[in-house]
Amino acid sequence: MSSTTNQPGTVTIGNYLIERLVDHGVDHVFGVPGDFVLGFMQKLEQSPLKLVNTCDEQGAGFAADAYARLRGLGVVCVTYSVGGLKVANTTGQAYAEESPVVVISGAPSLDERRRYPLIHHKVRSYNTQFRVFQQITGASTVLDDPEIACREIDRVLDATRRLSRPGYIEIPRDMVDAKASRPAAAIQVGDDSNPQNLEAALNEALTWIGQAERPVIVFGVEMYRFNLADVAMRFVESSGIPTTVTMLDKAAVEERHPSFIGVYAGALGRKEIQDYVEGSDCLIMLGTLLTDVNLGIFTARLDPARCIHATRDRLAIGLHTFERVRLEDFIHGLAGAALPTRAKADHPRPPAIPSETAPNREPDEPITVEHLFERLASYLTAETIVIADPGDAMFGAIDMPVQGARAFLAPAFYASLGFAVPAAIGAQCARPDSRPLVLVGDGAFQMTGMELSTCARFGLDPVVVVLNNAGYTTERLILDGGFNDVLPWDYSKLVVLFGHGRSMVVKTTGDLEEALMASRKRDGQFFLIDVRLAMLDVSPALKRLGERLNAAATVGV
Ligand SMILES: Cc1ncc(C[n+]2csc(CCOP(=O)(O)OP(=O)(O)O)c2C)c(N)n1
Ligand SMILES: [Mg+2]
Repeated sequence: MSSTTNQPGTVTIGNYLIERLVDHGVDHVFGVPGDFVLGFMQKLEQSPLKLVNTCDEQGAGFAADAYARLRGLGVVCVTYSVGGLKVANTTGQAYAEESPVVVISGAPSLDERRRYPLIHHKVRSYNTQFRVFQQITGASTVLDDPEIACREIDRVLDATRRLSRPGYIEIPRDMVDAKASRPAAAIQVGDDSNPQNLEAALNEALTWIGQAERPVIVFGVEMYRFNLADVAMRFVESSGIPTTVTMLDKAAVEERHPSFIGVYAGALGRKEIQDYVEGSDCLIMLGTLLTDVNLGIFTARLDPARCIHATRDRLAIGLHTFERVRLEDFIHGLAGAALPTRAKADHPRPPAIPSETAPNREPDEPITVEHLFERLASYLTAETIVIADPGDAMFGAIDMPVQGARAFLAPAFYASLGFAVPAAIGAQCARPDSRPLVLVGDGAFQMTGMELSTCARFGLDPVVVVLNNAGYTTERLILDGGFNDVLPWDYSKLVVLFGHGRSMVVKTTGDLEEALMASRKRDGQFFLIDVRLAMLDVSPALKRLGERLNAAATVGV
């Protein structure tokens, strides 16, 4: 199928949608079939796009989300309601964390809708699913009119990329082969900055930054979401200002960069970083989302009067805001400015990567969370993308230095359990030269771990570390009860079930060495490591948070 979008004439709606996905650089679509989407799925299978069908729609949704975070657009394709409503959660996460995922859903034909009041999968009205998705996407459409269907496809795809938020395209099944006219030219939308406001904002910001004694840049997730990472890096480099990231932005900046000070996460992060960032007289937050997790469950002490906070929705400099200043214009302005050279600041550095050949524990010592993360730090290579599930898998990874920009993915704001295993599918499809390292709690694994079966089918080879601590430890710390227990699965036996993959059980530091060594060999199969941890053993990050919260409670904060 050729990509001839702007030529006049007619095209089927299904083919036009596929052409436009290809034009947007998409190579993979994740999904599960159903009768309302079979016709479109057949077209997908016959197209240049590779269809990766997962065990469950939620798996497809998370895979598409990871793909979108790495490639700038991800696609999940499902059937009506039974599939669509299952990806409401993954789409909610993509909305909250600004990930451009397009949901394509099949639906009953227009004729069926007119003739029959009750067709399988219908919930309340034939529009119920569309109305749900209107709430959790940046743009949505039902392709029920061939006259405007192609324009609608363009509108939703463009908005998905421009807003970096999910989009929703519903195709009634009789519309897949309906003929539609191609739009003459792509529509352009978007506001410009007000030039005077932009100039005033830049003048004020640059004067302040120039005079500040201890400025710090917080390099936020929106730099990647809006394709501004290179420009923002120019600002980091030309200014020489020490730079941090939050949990959601981890690896937005290459962690070995000389200006990088480590991850800031309030009291969840290292104390020296918290002190340095909170002691700054000019905190330059570029596209950072101020969420509870990013702020160390609100243990952060950031004074807005000492912050420049630029996001796609708002620009605040100190205590006032500027209207109509686009994020991209502001970042370009900062990157293009000539700033006075400043003396090299004495700032914190991320923990050094320990040498792989220098084990510092006895081989028969029981494995702990702290040792696991310390050891994994030296296991990572330039090809690793670390994918962490919410829970201690994610908190433990805060300080683990990763190699390369964008070598870390975690839903650190919306925090839906079950992200990491399916995200590995999306990540390895998005970057075939990478090898995902999945860090996942046993509770989360029991939600979507079956997607390892999809890895097996498609020859993907993530290394999956299951932090097996007999249930929902993160929740136990807040309030314990039988509801935090899970059945102790023998995770390593999954390879027998699948007839594919390799696995090992790790109880000691010596076992960990063996497992990591064995996992280095790549043979096109996933490698699962079942790490048996004590139920209440937690990462240094969670310990720090607990101590700080306890201390705060005793002084009545
Ligand atoms: C889909 C979903 N359901 C429930 C929760 C609430 N929750 C947050 S952490 C957690 C426990 C996670 O357990 P596990 O994956 O084993 O990690 P651990 O806390 O043991 O490190 C739960 C249930 C959630 N974040 N997402
Ligand atoms: Mg657990």
